[in-house]
Amino acid sequence: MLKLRSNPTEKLTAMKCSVTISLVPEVRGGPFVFWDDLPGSIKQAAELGFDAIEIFPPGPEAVDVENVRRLLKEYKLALAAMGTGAGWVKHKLSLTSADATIRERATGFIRSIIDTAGALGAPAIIGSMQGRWGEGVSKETAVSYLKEALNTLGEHARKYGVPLLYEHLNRYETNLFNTVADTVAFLKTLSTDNVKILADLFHMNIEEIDIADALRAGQGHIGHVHFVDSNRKPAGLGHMNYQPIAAALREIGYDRYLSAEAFAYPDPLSAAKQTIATFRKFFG
Ligand code: LER
Ligand code: MN
Repeated sequence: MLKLRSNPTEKLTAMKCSVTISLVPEVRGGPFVFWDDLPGSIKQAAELGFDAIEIFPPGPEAVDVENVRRLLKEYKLALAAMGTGAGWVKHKLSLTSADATIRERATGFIRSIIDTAGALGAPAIIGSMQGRWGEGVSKETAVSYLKEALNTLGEHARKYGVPLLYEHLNRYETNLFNTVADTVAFLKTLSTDNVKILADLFHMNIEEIDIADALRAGQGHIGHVHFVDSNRKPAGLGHMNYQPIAAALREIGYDRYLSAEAFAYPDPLSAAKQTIATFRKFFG
């Protein structure tokens, strides 16, 4: 017999759970679950039941594509995404710098991560590399620099059959775009349709009136979610209300990753276990 769903607007989707691995010593203490040891972290992620991993590398040279491909195959995991933030953390590169040479180097760094992640079937993330306006760059000029870079890099990512992920951040990390609605409006001004939103629940908890409503407003634009609690601890250790978030994501047909970008609190293994338990409770 045909079983009717209680809410006819809800679509049947399977969201997947991913976990971050940082290979960047400069960000130690930051919001990443596993640290330093890529093969060991991949093994633990697989044993705990994750579907994928997200890598935060110091640069493209730190990722041996063939070795990572072999490890992912061995442990039946996917690569969900790869971060580019080391370009800012290590080299102070920014897509909206007043200095054209720095902007060019920033674009080159991101392109090299797109190539590395793309070879493994995954998108790259632009977060802190977006920079901010001020210090000699007007908001209008910064937005035009960002637009140009996203158009070029978004089309570059298409060669690998993956989107480019643009992550709007909270007001303490960027003054460019802070909400899903503003980001959707900005993405609509691009010439490429291959840039998708990374919705980080930590940033959204600071900026949005209602996280679930904001996710609904992002329908068709959301390509990745950073899964974390209100205090940036692993999901379930803060005051985030996941039930309406899960309902909104199901409603918009989101079927990609919820990737744990959270503090390794109280330690990486406990943080990973906490994440997968909360994922299964609300999203599984
Ligand atoms: C990166 O994914 C992020 O969320 C930023 O807060 C890092 O600065
Ligand atoms: Mn994030």
